[in-house]
Amino acid sequence: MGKEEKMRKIHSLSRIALGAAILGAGFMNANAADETIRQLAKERGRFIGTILNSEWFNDDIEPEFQEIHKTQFNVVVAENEMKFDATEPKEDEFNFEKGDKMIKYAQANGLRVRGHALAWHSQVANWVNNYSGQKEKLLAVLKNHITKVVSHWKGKIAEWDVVNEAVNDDYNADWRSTNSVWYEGIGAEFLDSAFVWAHKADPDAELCYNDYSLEWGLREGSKASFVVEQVKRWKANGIPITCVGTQTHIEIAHETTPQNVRALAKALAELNVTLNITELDIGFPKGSAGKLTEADYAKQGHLYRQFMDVFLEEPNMGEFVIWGLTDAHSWLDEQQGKTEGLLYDKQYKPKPAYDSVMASLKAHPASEVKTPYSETVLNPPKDCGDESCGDSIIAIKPSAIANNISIHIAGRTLFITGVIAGKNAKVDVFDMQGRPIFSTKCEKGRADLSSITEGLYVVRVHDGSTSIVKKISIK
Ligand code: 9MR
Repeated sequence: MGKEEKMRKIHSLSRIALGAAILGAGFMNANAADETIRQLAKERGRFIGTILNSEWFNDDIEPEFQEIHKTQFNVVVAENEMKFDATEPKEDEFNFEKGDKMIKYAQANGLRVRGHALAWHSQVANWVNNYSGQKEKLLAVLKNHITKVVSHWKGKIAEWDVVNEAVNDDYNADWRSTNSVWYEGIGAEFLDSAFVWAHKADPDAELCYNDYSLEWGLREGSKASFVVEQVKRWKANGIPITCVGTQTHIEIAHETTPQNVRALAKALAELNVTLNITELDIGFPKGSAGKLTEADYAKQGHLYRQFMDVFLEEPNMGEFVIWGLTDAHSWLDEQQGKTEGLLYDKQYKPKPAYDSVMASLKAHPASEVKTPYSETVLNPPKDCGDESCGDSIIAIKPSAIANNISIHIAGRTLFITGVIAGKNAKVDVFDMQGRPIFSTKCEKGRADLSSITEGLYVVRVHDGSTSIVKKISIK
């Protein structure tokens, strides 16, 4: 099938499915219009997202992809476009074009950006191998790369995978000592230096060590135990690591992995380090394609739900990133003996896994979920460049009384009276620059604003047809 024909076919299938996706996903009743993963994640001070597949960067993806992506998620990662070979294809000649495209998209849609990945043995540009074994030169190359890439996106990339997959796959985990131009030429100090250089280039960015198979638990000799030991050493030596990423590419049979991730989060909490799920997919064996039953999809949903439960319950977890959005575009089919590991099927229809993620979010009310992030991280000032910031910044034109509706605040409770009060209206709180800070529902004429810090705000209460905007002071 030619590319155009393939696109046409997917479009016609997915046009119907997109409606179902959005309707099925959030519009359970008229007032649930905002019940996207994105909205529930934001209310909980967490970031949930997926990669932008390489096809997105090449304008070779169905329009449904971006529509769902920006509606449903609030963090984004480039599948390949911020890696070494993409950003420095020739020595000291940088190419930021595709990465910039994603940053623009993220800023226009209020998405947090994870940067992936600075020091990794894979997807290194070929020219680096000319310096194999030359320690001083390789240190200079890596320093230059990290400094220029992180500086280019300073303040725009919230978090970097500074070192990726540096641990080997042996039973007794240790550093990956073969097939790594960095380790073989420099030794383990490349890791420490990478964090120091990244921190110097952007002191506000979160800096992660990221790896796979960490979800196999904290047994003696396991990768997870080895990484925890290294984090201890890094913290003791003042190396500026702030987070660990567990990639978590698993299979449907890996039932114990969510609880292993919980144990890892707890071990890292003791070291004051955040744990993020950075590349989750839960694949079925490829041979099962076309034979999967409702029970199989339910089982996949159950595993997604367990991961989301762990994520929301552990206070030092901040990001939950799935390595793909739709089964139509996934490295599992292309490079692994696996299939159908994501939240949306090949026609962009949400799978039971999507419902499970939503169910977990709803079962963990915002008041009970802690965030590891500060208010400025959760609601960064908008820098939209030439792009429109969408409609999220409101013009502050208070309308104290409208249609016999009034609102007033007492302590941290907002009281709403009048026609809107009984309607489960939506309550949005903005800062004085009009940036959204918080959203909730008005229930029985009141809304709880206890999670908002002291200050002056603008509150908007609306039910779709009627709205009222007023300045409030939270003390
Ligand atoms: O999804 C990425 C795929 O398109 C690339 O061909 C592959 C090359 O290494 O990398 C994939 O992404 C990997 C990520 O960068 C690091 N963890 C494992 C991911 C899946 O292989």
